[in-house]
Amino acid sequence: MVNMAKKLHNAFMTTIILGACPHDCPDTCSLLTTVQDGVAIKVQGNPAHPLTDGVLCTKVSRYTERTYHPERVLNPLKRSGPKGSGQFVRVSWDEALSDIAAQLKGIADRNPERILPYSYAGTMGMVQGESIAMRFFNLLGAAQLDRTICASAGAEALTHTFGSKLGMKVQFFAESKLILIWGSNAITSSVHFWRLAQEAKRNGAKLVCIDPRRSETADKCDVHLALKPGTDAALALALMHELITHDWLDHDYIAQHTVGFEALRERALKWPPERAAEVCGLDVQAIRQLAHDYAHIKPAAIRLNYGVQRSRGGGNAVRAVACLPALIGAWRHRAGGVVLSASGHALHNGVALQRPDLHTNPRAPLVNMSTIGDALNTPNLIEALVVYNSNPVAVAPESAKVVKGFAREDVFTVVLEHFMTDTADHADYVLPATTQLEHWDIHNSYGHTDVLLNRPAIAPLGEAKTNTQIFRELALRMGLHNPLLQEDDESLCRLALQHSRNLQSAAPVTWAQLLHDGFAHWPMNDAPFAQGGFATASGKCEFMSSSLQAQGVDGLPDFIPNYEAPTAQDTYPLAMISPPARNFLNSSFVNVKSLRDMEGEPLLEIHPDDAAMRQLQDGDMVRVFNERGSYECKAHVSTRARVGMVVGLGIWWRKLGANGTNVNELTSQKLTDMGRAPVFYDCAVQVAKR
Ligand SMILES: Nc1nc2c(c(=O)[nH]1)N[C@H]1C(S)=C(S)[C@@H](COP(=O)(O)OP(=O)(O)OC[C@H]3O[C@@H](n4cnc5c(=O)[nH]c(N)nc54)[C@H](O)[C@@H]3O)O[C@H]1N2
Ligand SMILES: Nc1nc2c(c(=O)[nH]1)N[C@H]1C(S)=C(S)[C@@H](COP(=O)(O)OP(=O)(O)OC[C@H]3O[C@@H](n4cnc5c(=O)[nH]c(N)nc54)[C@H](O)[C@@H]3O)O[C@H]1N2
Ligand code: SF4
Ligand SMILES: [Mo]
Repeated sequence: MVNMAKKLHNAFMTTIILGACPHDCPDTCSLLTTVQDGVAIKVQGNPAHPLTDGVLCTKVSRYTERTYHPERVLNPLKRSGPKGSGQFVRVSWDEALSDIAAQLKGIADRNPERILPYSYAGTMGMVQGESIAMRFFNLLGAAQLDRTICASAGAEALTHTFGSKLGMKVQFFAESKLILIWGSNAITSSVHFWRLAQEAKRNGAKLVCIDPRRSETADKCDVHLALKPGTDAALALALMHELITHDWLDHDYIAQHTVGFEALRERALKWPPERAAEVCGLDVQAIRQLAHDYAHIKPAAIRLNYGVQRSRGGGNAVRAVACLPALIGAWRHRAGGVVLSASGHALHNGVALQRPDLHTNPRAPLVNMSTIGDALNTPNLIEALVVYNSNPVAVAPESAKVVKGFAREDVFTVVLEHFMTDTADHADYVLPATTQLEHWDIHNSYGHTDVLLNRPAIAPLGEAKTNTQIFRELALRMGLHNPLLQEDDESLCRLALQHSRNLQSAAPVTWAQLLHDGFAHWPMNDAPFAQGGFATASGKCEFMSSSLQAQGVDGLPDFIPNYEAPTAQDTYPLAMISPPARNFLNSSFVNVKSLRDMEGEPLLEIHPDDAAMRQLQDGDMVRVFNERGSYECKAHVSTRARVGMVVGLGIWWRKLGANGTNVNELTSQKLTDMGRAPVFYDCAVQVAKR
């Protein structure tokens, strides 16, 4: 009887809550969380959301395992050992917040600009990301963070070319007949786009993968061009050369909707396929064939991705590829064109959430998150760090310097986290933050054009608080009594929907719609540039960029060789790239056992020829090193890596590495040509048996 009553009760108490995946992934899935008696028992994809189509990636299907993980940080912790030792004692919220407030206030009274917020896309939510947090640091007059670690080279390049971060709508890839997957392992990093590409393939489309690694995606495409890392601009220029010399051009589109064709023509004519083949390490015929296909198979679409912009010339590479569709008029069709980021479509009001106008301190420096290692080791620049939604000790380049900076006893560090990450280990205080199942948020996407609402499915676990609540309470304790710092999360969600470009007009998406469906479409044309309408100063696709010329730099796209483009004779003769692993999301999920078991352990893929030269067998432990440091892991001898190149799939937690490091021990703090971004895939190393 009791059991029966319990069953009935449970059945009665089972609810399904609409949410949004918070992760830094272009797919931004719509989630359905099943809750029974206050416990989330299942997270599934919403079948009503067209792109999600009822399916989630493996990682997020395991979301309850992450949320209820026995190692979740559920109470405030205070450091009890040396910095970085990971020794902490449990303290009350009251003790933690009063001490943090006192320490930060002490610095703020003298030099508020020496307090640095460090955050990225642990959650992509606009509310738990940069809302109260940004207002708080603005009112405090803190240093400003230049958020460059992922996409800023590509973002700037797109803006110089199209005037905005816009492109094809992802759903129309299903109708394309030729798809170039350029710099992306879509099966890993954008599985819902991959579903559309397969649909296109079933309808007869040809898929071409352009990637130095023979990725899981390359395996499944019709053609794979394994170019050397950082040589994409040379390939794109050679394609232009072929389009121009064979007159495979849409003269009408070029005349009406582009500027700088004559100059671009002259540049491209310097790039016959033979020259590009040499630079890229490709077969000439493969380049010719690609140009022929690109000109003749219509509609032709390019899924350009971030892999191309993580080397020195990444901005130029994105510009070169972004110019291709205009040359052949591919934009005329909704299934033609290119997309890197679609985030420019969103009409949300980010300014209202973040309030940059509140910043009180003209002395506040702009600190580049990608060179945090150098910044932390610069005297008198940073006295306090507040880290949320990010794990810089694992993800930022040149870890030795990052770790040294985080280990400084004279930098006061607070980390808001779910887990004891490599960064949390270096904190003075770790504060327990809620996960996506426990808070409200609003999400845009950089891969599709919908906006999603995330409703809390369960109460916060333990003593966890939302990021917003932590900053609200900290503000009060520091005597910051501005009511803008006390706005609640639901109000912030509604505020985000205000029309960003026309405050008087009705919101393009309503709150009621989001409460009911969990998602809504931002209005956007199906073929955004079919009739031109670019957001550049000229209103055209700028082959010759007026904004770059205004900066006094080359207005045309060009090939810029990598900082570290090694040859076999060099001390560090192998080029290393470190793209994402399938079952992790950057450094998130590394501690989820079922996912870690699927990934196995930190590996370095090395080509059989390069392995043989070093007497390496598959499974040997190796030392991967350069002048910045040394990383030890297992060798995986495989033709996934091309000759002269090794692949260290990321981003493992340092503390799980064989010698307590990860791939970023080897990457450099050099920056890209545009966007001040890191060059994770422009890195020379040597490999030896351990
Ligand atoms: N499962 C999973 N999904 C993720 C992530 C994750 O960590 N795991 N990370 C998320 C994040 S933050 C981002 S920014 C996106 C990134 O996603 P995408 O931008 O789609 O790129 P990736 O899939 O990371 O793949 C980069 C690919 O570029 C290749 N590559 C490296 N150098 C070059 C080059 O010079 N030229 C070319 N053409 N290719 C190159 C690599 O071999 C790799 O296959 O993925 C997101 N999705
Ligand atoms: N070598 C190499 N390095 C790379 C890359 C690469 O390809 N190769 N990729 C780069 C790229 S593209 C990116 S985007 C960066 C990513 O770097 P990060 O943005 O730092 O991403 P994650 O490593 O996922 O760390 C996010 C952290 O935020 C926490 N978090 C999640 N949600 C919340 C929340 O609601 N509140 C709080 N307080 N915390 C939360 C998670 O627990 C996690 O520890 O890494 C970069 N680093
Ligand atoms: S990580 Fe990407 S694919 Fe996985 S659930 Fe989130 S949005 Fe969807
Ligand atoms: Mo990223």
